Amino acid sequence: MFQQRRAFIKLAGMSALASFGVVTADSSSGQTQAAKAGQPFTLPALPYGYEALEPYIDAETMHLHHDKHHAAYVNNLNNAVANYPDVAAMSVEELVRHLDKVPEPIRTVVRNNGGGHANHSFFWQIMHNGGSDHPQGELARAIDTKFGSFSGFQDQFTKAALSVFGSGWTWLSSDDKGGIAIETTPNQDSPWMAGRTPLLGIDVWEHAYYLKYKNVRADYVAAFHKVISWDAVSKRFHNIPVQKS
Ligand code: MN3
Repeated sequence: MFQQRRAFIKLAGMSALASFGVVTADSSSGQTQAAKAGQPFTLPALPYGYEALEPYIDAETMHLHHDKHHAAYVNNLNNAVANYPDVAAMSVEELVRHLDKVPEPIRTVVRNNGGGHANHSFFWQIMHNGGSDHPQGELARAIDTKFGSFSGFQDQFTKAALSVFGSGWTWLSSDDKGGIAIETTPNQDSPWMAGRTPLLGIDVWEHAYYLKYKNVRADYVAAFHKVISWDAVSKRFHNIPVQKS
């Protein structure tokens, strides 16, 4: 199952353990690297095989994207926090939600690389090949209300993804009242940094699609729609604690 909240709790737990030099290897959460002293952040394994999203997203892209790009964000983040034990003890979600708590000398590198780690950890979880191809339950109703229909949402999400100039992301996010919106962010910024919670996100950096789709981002975005795990996305919305005002 795809439960990012649980994954983040595990990451937080591993960070705490790592600060005491405890090496852990939790196969149930798919950790490929044991947490080690000085390396509080770890690259999570993909929740499926590298070829699982074929033919929409190819295995070679998945290898590069996960094993090289995501790994680099994790390594850079670990290097950045090496002399900041208070920051190293935070979960990556806490980091991106509370960049104001990160000391100024490392804030930009944490924003970029902590953002990259959080975004990619999230991204792997909201894709798969199979399962429901449309939103469920409360999210289905919220999408119909906000966008008129599911296809209305798909059109607007695609337009937003094609509108991102250069490297960035497009998201469906929720605020703490359960209000949903499509938004775009540059670089590795995310809705978390603006106090919202991502439900769905597409990485539109060229490294996410260039091997298979070359410069044709539109084909990649169309393919991405085929691998969205709407079960996982709907569950994220369902699990947001809505604050009644
Ligand atoms: Mn990427």
